Amino acid sequence: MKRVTLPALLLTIVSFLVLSTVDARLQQQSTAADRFEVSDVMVPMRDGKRLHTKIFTPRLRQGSGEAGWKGEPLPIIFKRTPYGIQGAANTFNAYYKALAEDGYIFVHQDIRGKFQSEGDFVMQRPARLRQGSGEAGYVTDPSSIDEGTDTCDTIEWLIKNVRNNNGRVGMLGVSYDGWTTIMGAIEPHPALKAISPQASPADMWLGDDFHHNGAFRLSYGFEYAAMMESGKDVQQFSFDRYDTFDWYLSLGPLRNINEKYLKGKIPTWNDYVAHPDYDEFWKRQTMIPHLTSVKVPTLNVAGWWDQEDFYGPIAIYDALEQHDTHGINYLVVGPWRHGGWSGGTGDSLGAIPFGSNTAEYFREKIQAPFFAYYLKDQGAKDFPQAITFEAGANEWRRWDQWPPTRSTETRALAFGAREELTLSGTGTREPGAGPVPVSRLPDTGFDEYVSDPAHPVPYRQRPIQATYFPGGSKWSTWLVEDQRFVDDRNDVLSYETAPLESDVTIAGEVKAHLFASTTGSDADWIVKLIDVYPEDNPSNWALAGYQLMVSNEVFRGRYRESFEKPKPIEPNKVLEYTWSLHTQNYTFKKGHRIMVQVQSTWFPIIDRNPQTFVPNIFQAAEGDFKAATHRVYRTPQYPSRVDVPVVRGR
Ligand code: PG9
Repeated sequence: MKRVTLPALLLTIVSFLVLSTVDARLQQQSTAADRFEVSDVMVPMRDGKRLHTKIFTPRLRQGSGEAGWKGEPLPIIFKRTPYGIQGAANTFNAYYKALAEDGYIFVHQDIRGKFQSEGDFVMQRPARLRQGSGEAGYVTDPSSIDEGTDTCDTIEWLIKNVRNNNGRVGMLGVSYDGWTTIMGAIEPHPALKAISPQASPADMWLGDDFHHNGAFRLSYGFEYAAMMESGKDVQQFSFDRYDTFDWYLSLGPLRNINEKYLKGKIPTWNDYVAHPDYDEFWKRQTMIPHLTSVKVPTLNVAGWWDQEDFYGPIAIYDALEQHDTHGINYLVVGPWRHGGWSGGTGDSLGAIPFGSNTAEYFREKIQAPFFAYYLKDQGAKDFPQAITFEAGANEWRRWDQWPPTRSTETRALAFGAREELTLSGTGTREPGAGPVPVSRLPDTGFDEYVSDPAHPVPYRQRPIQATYFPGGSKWSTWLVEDQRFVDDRNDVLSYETAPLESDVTIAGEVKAHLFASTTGSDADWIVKLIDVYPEDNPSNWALAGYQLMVSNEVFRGRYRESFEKPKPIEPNKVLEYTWSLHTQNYTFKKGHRIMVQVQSTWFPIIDRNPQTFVPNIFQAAEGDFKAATHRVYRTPQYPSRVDVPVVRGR
């Protein structure tokens, strides 16, 4: 037998790794370098800081019949990001593929304070103050800067310095890059002619990454702040547990984060602690009050199962829509996770198939034509007000209004005894479906459970890897996970209809109305609307009995009367809680059942409510966390329900 010495083996492994890396790099470089001339520049801003910018100009193709740029002036597609622009070339194979085929100059920029750009990074830097709302140019301090001025200064530089540009600029980007897009359009440079803010957060306290209705998004809020503010680059927090559920639970109260780990060094964490309620800090950060006119044609993009920013894109669309006198504000919502439209085919999400390549459809049939029309005068203005993918039916729908209130009627999914759920106007559930938990007998007009902060309900199946765990994390698809994993919990209530006799399609806003009490003085309420597949599902056995979450949201009880001034809940008093589970367009197919689940913990995506009122949960002590009994009522006087917008005549 031939013996392989250790040095020889090492040499072979190292040369294989080196060669394959070089080979991969060459392949990547040859595609981008083959098609574009790339230049790195530092673009000066009005306050003297310089931002690192990469410009990709298509190479000239002179041969007859050869596709590519023939020398005509081209528009610029511009993206601004805090995540680094080194990998910019990768976007040409997916996100930008259809655009690149149409011909644009592409520009990527590191925002202020990140990677190679100068200046300071401020998480979601608020728009600079104005004297009169909606009047661009009325700034209190003309030398002030924000993401909008950085965008304007860069566009001014680009149209003057990038050769062969046609004087028109479009902006786009997902999430933070979507947010920089909309922030760049508040006081837009006149050359900015089209934007597509995609999954942009709009309000970090009401509904996006950091809180939902005041409930703190612990795992995301902590991991993201640490990732972005530990250095100029991005750095993952290093957990000593694979299953971060254990890590967060053994952490104890939130004040231990600074005491044990961050030591006051992460500004965004300190802001969470200093601003637990909806105060001026959060109100200054949201751009919604600045959206008082549609200055640039806008293609808003969202994903139904976006685990980070679904509230934002819809809120931005809604705000702009109030002022859309020229009909240039559009909405697209597909069956996607956060940013799922920017790569891949979009034919499925987790276990759920959609029957077609929805992400490719978006990039080729919606995004590319939108920019071609507004930046190149190509194609027709055939953009519906809203285009949504109706999962369940698996069809794209075009709407002249969103939400389409003229085409829908509100119907109640009413909670009943024996875990029944009844869709108003369709008759009742067949009796005798499954065992009834002892705690719900005899019928009292309510169902109850003990919510114990020491044993919270996991929000997704454990092990819960860190959000961006390099070894792979199920974070991005958690919203489509099978909800049967909480079946055996006594602290989750499930109400279910009989199998549907015909399809039920919803389009528009889903709303929870809960009549509930607690023995404590604060409580969280989480309501989930679920599509239950039939047990007999021969076309796809992987989905037999599957419980797919269609809509969901949390509400923190202390904010029942005011987001600004939290109040204790009076123990044992039945109170009404009403909140939005957001918009949806979905078909529950004939033979499926509709389920609603209610629970009070969703850990660690939502921090644990102590269930004893304390002024600031970030300062709560271990002893404040107490188990409490929660009751959900379902009587004519207290009709807990979920209201759904059912499409008429379908
Ligand atoms: N959801 C991310 C984010 C955006 C803006 C602020 C904070 C987080 C993102 O994916 O960029």
